[in-house]
Amino acid sequence: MEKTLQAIFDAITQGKTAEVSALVQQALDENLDPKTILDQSMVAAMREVGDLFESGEKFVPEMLISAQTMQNGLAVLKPSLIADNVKAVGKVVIGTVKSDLHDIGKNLVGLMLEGAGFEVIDLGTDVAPQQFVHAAEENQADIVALSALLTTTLPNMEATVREVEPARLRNKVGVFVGGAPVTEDHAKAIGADGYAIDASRAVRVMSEWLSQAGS
Ligand code: B1M
Repeated sequence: MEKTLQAIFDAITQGKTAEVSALVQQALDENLDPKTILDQSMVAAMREVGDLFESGEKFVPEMLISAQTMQNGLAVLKPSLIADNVKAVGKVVIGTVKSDLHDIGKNLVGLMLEGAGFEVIDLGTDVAPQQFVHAAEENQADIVALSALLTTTLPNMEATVREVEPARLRNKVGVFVGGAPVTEDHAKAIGADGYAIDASRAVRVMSEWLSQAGS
């Protein structure tokens, strides 16, 4: 791996919260592609942290510090991921479902959507089904996007899809789901309008759905 990418990867896995911002800036100064920095060093590092947690080599406090390091790095990368002067193409209410506190993936999806010109209303984590409905109606959203990272919170994702159903029928609101334990089959089974495995594809499937809904 390229030297600076490796340094960012190490900073995130080792939880060097203070060092990561300068390293991400250095990678940008070296003209490395922002998407490469994100995928090959930052997202890969979080995957590694998860693997080490699973094998008992890392614990929750260390995961938390790595997550904070990732967020610090993302703050530096954000402007490069978002193009200037893009016209709003749709409104998305996004959040992590009830009882789930993981927000890095959800933040990335929000960031990419903003980059593609969507207006994003981020409800944060641990969001109850009714909060999604309320925000969608209040903001006249086109799409509700749900993120879940735990197998134990998948039922809350399904409950949210059910809760949004009347608003979907009334206002043509699309419901999209994603997150590590979510699959295409699961998305279909719970009645979502779409699923995406990662943030870039989330933008693509939502844009496609919107253009079909509008035509
Ligand atoms: Co947690 N955690 N965690 N954790 N954590 C996982 C998810 C886990 C897989 C780790 C493991 O065991 N290998 C495991 C879940 C196992 C399972 O259910 N199958 C786990 C566990 C068990 C737990 C706790 C229960 C641990 C405990 O307390 N004993 C606990 C639960 C807390 C809670 O939520 N109630 C917990 C806590 C935490 C921290 C708070 C310490 C921290 C989160 C901090 C934060 O988010 N601010 C944390 C972290 C960091 C992780 C790992 C290591 C990394 C997650 C991450 O940020 N990935 C994770 C292991 C892993 O994922 N390999 C793990 C990077 C991110 C970019 O990817 O979120 O998948 P991801 O998002 C992707 C796609 O999934 C997709 O696009 C994103 C970008 O491309 N996507 C969407 C996501 N949402 C989408 C929505 C869409 C579309 C696409 O809408 C349409």
